[in-house]
Amino acid sequence: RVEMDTELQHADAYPVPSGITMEYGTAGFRAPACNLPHVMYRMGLLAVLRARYTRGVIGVMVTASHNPEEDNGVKLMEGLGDMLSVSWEKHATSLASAQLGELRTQLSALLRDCPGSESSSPVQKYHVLIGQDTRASSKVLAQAVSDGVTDLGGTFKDFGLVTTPQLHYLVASHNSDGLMGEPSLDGYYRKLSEAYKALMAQAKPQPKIEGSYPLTMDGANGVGAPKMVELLSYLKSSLAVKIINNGESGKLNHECGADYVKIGRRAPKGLQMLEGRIYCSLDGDADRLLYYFVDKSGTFHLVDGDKISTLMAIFIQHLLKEAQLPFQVSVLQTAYANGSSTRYLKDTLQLQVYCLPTGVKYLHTKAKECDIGVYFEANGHGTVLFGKRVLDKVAEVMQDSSKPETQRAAATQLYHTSQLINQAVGDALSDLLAVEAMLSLLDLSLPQLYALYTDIPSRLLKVKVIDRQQITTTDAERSVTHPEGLQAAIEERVHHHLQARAFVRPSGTEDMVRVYAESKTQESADCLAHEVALLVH
Ligand code: 16G
Ligand code: ZN
Repeated sequence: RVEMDTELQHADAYPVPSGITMEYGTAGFRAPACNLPHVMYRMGLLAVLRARYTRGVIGVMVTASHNPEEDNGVKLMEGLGDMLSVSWEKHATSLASAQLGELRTQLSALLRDCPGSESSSPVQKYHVLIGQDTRASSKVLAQAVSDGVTDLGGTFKDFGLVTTPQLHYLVASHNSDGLMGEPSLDGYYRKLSEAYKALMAQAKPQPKIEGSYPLTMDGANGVGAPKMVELLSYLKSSLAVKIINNGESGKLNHECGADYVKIGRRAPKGLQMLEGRIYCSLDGDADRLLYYFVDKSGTFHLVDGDKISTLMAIFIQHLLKEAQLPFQVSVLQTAYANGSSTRYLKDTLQLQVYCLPTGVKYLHTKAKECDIGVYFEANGHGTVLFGKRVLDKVAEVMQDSSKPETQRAAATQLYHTSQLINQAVGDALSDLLAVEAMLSLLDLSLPQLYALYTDIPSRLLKVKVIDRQQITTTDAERSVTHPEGLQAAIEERVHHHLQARAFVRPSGTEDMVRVYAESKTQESADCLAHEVALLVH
């Protein structure tokens, strides 16, 4: 029987500050960095326990993504790079604020319940992979995680600076005996760059712009910038990207990055946009990607996650047809997806579209059930998952010399696409390569992609309330179930606007309620959002 006989040597160094409780939310814990050392230590402990249950390595990423530099956070990953199992979020939450005595009790209970813990077989080593973003606080917090790991007898490897998706990849490749690729950063870069080069072998060369680059990438002053530089060194001359906000002087996520661009629908500060060039922004841990450009009149246009998923769906649908493979492409969206995108995907492209609650874990889980599941949140987080059935069939067609060349070539392109797109999680670097390759291969420009459908004007607001948990929703967050009467009141307001819809949902990352409205004109969308916000107040 395994008992809690370990000393928890470092526990005294990580007391729970009074008055602080935290919940393992949509993307783990997030808070001002100074409130996090005890949480990080406890997540190190939890990671070892989870490794006992899953019998694989666990990843612990220290990051607060697009939040301000002063914040930090942590998320766990397991298995084939999936996020921590939802059934373990409650353990994470209760351990996070457990004082020493309580901590021992909780750890003992989890150890006792672990399958196989009765056996007297020698204790395996449990291994944890740790990564961190560029925040000043990340190093010390990663140290706290490793203290937790060693206190429970686990081993760890600290990869230092990595993007969140890179850590997902490392976990996935470790746990799949290298099937997903070599479990190293070199393996990650090789996999992506080889797939990209193979895809681009059939594309027109990138147009040369004298003395400049066609693509400029805003690194949000985060980890994505140096990692893109590394990736480019593997790509050699097959892709040229100018990187701005590379962290050398600016502050993380400050007036730059995907969240700033998305919310303000404007360029990062200091960027002079030119017509004919294209631009993209990552967020602070490089798991979100958005594109944008200006037209002749200098008007800013955003190619958001909805449009990126449209591009990917078109590309894959096209290849499936060429390869004569009868698989279904499904597109998974959240309630924030612009109504125009949903209509375009369903009516024009004739694709299966699902709406799911906000949060990658819901989208990712659903995508795994599909032949091919394309998911992107409007904010730019997303990926494409290829089912095993599809990949087996793709491999068969690729190798079947009795098939026509075009059919085999299309299957080969599908294969490279599945290698290029991170199968563990939305990955800005991998998505960037995929967007570049798909636009080239479809011979589509970014403005042309943008023009496939016109977004319905929308407005997103946040409202501070006393207790956001008072609001509960159903139907993928599109309808309020509590407080009573609120849904009817929202519908009544929606009725006064043309082609409108609106919903409210409690944020999973901030103490706020979010309000979203769409309507025929911007004025009407703004007005509806304000009216609904007043109902929530
Ligand atoms: C987290 C989620 C993101 C979601 C956002 C919503 C992950 C990895 N990230 O950042 O998918 O869009 O939360 O935040 O799941 P909200 O609940 O505050 O609106
Ligand atoms: Zn992020």
